[in-house]
Amino acid sequence: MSSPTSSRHDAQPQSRFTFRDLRLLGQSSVNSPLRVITLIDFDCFYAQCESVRLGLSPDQPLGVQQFKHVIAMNYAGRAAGLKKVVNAEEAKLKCPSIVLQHVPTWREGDTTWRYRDDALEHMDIDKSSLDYYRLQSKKAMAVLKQTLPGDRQLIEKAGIDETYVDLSGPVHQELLKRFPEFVTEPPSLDAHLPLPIDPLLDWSDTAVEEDTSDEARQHVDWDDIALHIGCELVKSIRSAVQCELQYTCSAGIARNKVVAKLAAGHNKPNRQTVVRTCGIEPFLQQYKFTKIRGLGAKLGRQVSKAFETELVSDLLNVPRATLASKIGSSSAAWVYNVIRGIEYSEVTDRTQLKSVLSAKTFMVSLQDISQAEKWLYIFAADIMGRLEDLGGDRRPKTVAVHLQVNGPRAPTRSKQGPIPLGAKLDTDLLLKLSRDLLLALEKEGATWPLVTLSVSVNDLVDVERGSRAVDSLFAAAGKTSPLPSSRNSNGWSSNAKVVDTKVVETVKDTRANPKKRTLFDLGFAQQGSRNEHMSKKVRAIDNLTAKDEAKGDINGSGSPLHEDAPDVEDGEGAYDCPTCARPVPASDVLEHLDWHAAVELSENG
Ligand code: TTP
Ligand code: CA
Ligand code: CA
Repeated sequence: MSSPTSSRHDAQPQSRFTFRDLRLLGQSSVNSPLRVITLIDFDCFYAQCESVRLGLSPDQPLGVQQFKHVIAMNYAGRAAGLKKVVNAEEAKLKCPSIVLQHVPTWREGDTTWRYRDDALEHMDIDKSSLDYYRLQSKKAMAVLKQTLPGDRQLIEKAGIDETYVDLSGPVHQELLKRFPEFVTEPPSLDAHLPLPIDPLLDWSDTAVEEDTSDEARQHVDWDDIALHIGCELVKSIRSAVQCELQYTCSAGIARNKVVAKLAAGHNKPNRQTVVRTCGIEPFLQQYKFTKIRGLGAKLGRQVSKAFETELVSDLLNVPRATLASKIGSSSAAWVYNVIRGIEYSEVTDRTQLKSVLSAKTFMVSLQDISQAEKWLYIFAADIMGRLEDLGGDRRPKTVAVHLQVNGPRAPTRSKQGPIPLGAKLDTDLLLKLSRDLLLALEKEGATWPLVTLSVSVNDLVDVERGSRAVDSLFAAAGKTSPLPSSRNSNGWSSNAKVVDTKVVETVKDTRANPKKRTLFDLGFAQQGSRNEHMSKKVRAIDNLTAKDEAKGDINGSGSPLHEDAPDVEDGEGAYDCPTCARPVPASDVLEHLDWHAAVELSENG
């Protein structure tokens, strides 16, 4: 950009924007029409992590395997005709030169997660660990924070490999630097800004989505200048990440989160896309509305059923009142606006996570407490790692153990107890508390053999607001203790009083609680006739962690990240299942594939 503004505030022609809009930009207000938001998303994230770790060229096809499935495919693999999520055997068949790297796993009886060559043969005793990818994600976040100017950074981690940044503050600062006349007191906040004169915007690093009519193209206003500065900032962040960590990412830059998210995926890999305000409507019209963040799940299905279409362009013709008559007025107001690119959700720098769950469904049932406590240890270490990822500023108030004895369709028995406020929260404490809860459950009902076991920590609160005790800060998750099996039982029984009178017990029937879907529910719901095959013998692999992180809920609570969008879920589209060729939503891919694995195991005895 080269040129100054017109010399006087009252010079003609005027901008569409006022000094108030500019001030609101400086305050990162959602109401500023000059807002600049970006979503930065890593390209084929786990696959890149592995390529870089193994020192391979990005041109070498590589897939990241989780048991029988490839859950991340690099772009060389995709160029060879492979999808992002495929069956591992199929990947090898179609692309014999592909490197398939298995994710690291926790293994029953082992103290840490590791890369193992024999994970596939140990589906029954391994649980995938995403710690390495979380670590890479953390490193990238540190680079982002170093690169982003300004002391008031508004950053929201929206998934293991994607982050929203509200660039409004840094863009405002830069605007004032480049156009110092704005620093002077305006005649009135309602006065219109002078129009930038002949600003030659060089977008060459960025793909531009705009209204292609000449009039719109030539009419450059301050929103374009702001977005352009935003693009420069995003470019510098992406370059720093690539330079320091060798990872490429794509990004979307736009006026709000919804459009930024779609734009980030618009020109993958390694490319950023800006949607000029004049380009929002034509940009959105290319998409099905079910791709819009918040319209991917229930609400989207409701709308598409009501109007028998999935196209934004069709829905634009529906009057607001008609929309309201079908889906209620508050949802209608949100939908009506969002398909026009009007959306106001904030970039929140704090996760609203309420709980963290670590779970495993066993192919061979657990027989007793000594076997189970090896898993309780793994769950405790896994949960601590994930709590630490939150920056140590969220602390759970309670811990619960959940178990299912008679298969994944049977009722769940749970027991919950408090995490003592003054106690240092670490792997040992979580292990001790969950072991005591399991012992209490054991006393109260048939517990062995056990098919599924999970531990959740719940009621996460901000450490600052609530219960910070001097010594209650988190212990480093990496500093884990030896396995419980190496201790004698006395070490644990002395702490049995932790399960005190506040213990809450629940018995949940998963059939009566459709929201709490288990790994199996999806498969059964879709293929109920094969139900009987799954009865006693079937034990399936379970990895809630991978799926929950992938869908953008970084810690697996299943709680929505934003209250403003009614139905937030991963905005990316459905995959065709490599086994049955059905379309499966991104967030359900792992369960669906695992369901096939479980069926296969049961049928092969
Ligand atoms: P995505 O961002 O959806 O995909 P990606 O980064 O692999 O590829 P793209 O270049 O298209 O962005 O997911 C991020 C990571 O989450 C992915 O690398 C692996 C993991 N993941 C799963 O574990 N299961 C899934 O079903 C999906 C979609 C992703
Ligand atoms: Ca990605
Ligand atoms: Ca992503």
